[in-house]
Amino acid sequence: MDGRDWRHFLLPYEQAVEELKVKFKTMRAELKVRESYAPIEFVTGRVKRISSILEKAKRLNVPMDQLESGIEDIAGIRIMCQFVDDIHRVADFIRNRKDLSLVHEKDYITNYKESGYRSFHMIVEYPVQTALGLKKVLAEIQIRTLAMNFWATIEHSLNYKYKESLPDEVRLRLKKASEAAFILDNEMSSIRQEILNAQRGFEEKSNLVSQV
Ligand code: 0O2
Repeated sequence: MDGRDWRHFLLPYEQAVEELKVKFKTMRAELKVRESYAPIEFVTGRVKRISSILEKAKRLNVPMDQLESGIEDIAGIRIMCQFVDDIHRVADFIRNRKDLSLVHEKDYITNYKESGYRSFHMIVEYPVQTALGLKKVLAEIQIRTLAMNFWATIEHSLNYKYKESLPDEVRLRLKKASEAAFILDNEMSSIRQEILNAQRGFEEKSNLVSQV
């Protein structure tokens, strides 16, 4: 594929990412009004880089004419939550949506990866309305806590920098750091109600101040 072909190929994925970001940000705003607490802290999204698509296609033996079905994370959405329980609530909201359909889930929280990576992945099929008609694309929604995201962001940049040559010692320390993030998440979950009450009180006070 030349540059122009890639631009055409990626268009529906760009549209899917933009639309899904808006939808999950709207879900956050709606839940904040309805329940005064949103299980979603923030949302990001990206379209996979061409070099990264090619690398993954090579690693998984996906032929170039089967990228659409063979690479599931060309469109990627990331939803960050404060607590592990929130991840399951958000996953339930996604399962019940009528504007996308669930293809499969990967629970890297229960079955965390060798690297120490934890996150809940949902592969969905999302229909985008293009100028040429309806096109269904696959998107990967990653749901994680802030602590899981902190760890994954740093580990990803280190791996990107070192590729396969990440020193064993660093790899081991990263794995230990992921255990520390796991313990932090458990600890935060156990004082969840205390934290939520404090945040509500803080927000009510800020609202009163802004009304003066
Ligand atoms: P990019 O383009 O850099 O954003 P995999 O073999 O890991 O590619 P797998 O195991 O089926 O494939 O995982 P999946 O569900 O396709 O998700 C891949 C994405 O999950 C990665 O995208 C990361 O965002 C995240 N991920 C998976 N494993 C790890 C890990 O060990 N550390 C970190 N930091 N993130 C991970 P890419 O490939 O980085 O894509």
